[in-house]
Amino acid sequence: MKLKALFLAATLAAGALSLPAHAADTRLIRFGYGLNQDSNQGRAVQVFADEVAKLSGGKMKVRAIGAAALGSDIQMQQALIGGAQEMMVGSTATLVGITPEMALWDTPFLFNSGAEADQVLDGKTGQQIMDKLGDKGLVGLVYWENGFRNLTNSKKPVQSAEDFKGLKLRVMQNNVFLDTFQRLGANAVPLPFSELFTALETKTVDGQENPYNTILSSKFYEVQKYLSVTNHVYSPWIVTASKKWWDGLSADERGILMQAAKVSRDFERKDTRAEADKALAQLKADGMQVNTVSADQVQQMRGTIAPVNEQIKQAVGPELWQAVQDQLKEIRAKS
Ligand code: TK8
Repeated sequence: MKLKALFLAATLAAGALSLPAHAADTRLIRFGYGLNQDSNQGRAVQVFADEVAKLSGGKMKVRAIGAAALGSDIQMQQALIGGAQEMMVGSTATLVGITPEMALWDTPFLFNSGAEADQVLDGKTGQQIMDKLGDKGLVGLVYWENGFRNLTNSKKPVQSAEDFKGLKLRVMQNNVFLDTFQRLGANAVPLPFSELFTALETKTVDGQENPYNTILSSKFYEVQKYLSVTNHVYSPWIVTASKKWWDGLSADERGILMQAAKVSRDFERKDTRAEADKALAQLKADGMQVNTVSADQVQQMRGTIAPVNEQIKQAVGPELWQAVQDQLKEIRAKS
């Protein structure tokens, strides 16, 4: 009996060493994301997966796992740092606890357009901030567009800065967002995105803020009546890899991932912008009542939350803050 067991163990060990070549050679990449498969995020992850397969001749295989099945943004970040998961895409806002400089992207009303965001994120400062992830066990590859965020809730149309008062709003797990909405008088509750639909459905919170694309793909229109166009902040997503894992890849493999990431980025921004244009009409058709917050009231909001800028400047350091202000000035002078 004992001998038989030993023999079995030896056979199994030998078998493990002589796995078929194709299985042993294939690199499996678990790529997690928070939104549904049928979303701008899901579509772009698929483009990344296809591109990696193509460029590697099938030797690298991306397994795309959406709908936060691998956990919230923060849980996945920890899995990447520990080496238990290879890649993910999520909000830069959820990385602020790890890399405080990411808070720069949470500055309310920082960018006026997607084109401005692209230039800053893909430019020197965007890269500098991305590189800071290296000390924390993560590798940043590219920024994708999440988009301009707008407010939804189940209570009332938000027309003015005053209307935020008393609303129980879910915010991302990040002090800038918490502080911004508290200053506006809302009762801000930090929650992971993966718990948001249920929190809205059970009325644990009255509202939330996200781009049109996400309000649509996450079906928030089923549990939210009012959509108020505030465009209060542009939100990027960032594609990251586990540094532990990345450091063990060949230069060729890293090159393939980088190239595929850029292809996915270009696809994602186009796809997201095209969808955003149509999503608002779709949300109306799905029964949402939409109002635009007037320029005057937006100005009022900006005034109320202005102290948040000083806080961000402190957190990211005055050099990075100034670098972005200078670049934006330059971009705006040219346009
Ligand atoms: C998805 C999130 C989402 C973000 C949020 O995992 O949490 O509201 O906008 O895109 O990262």
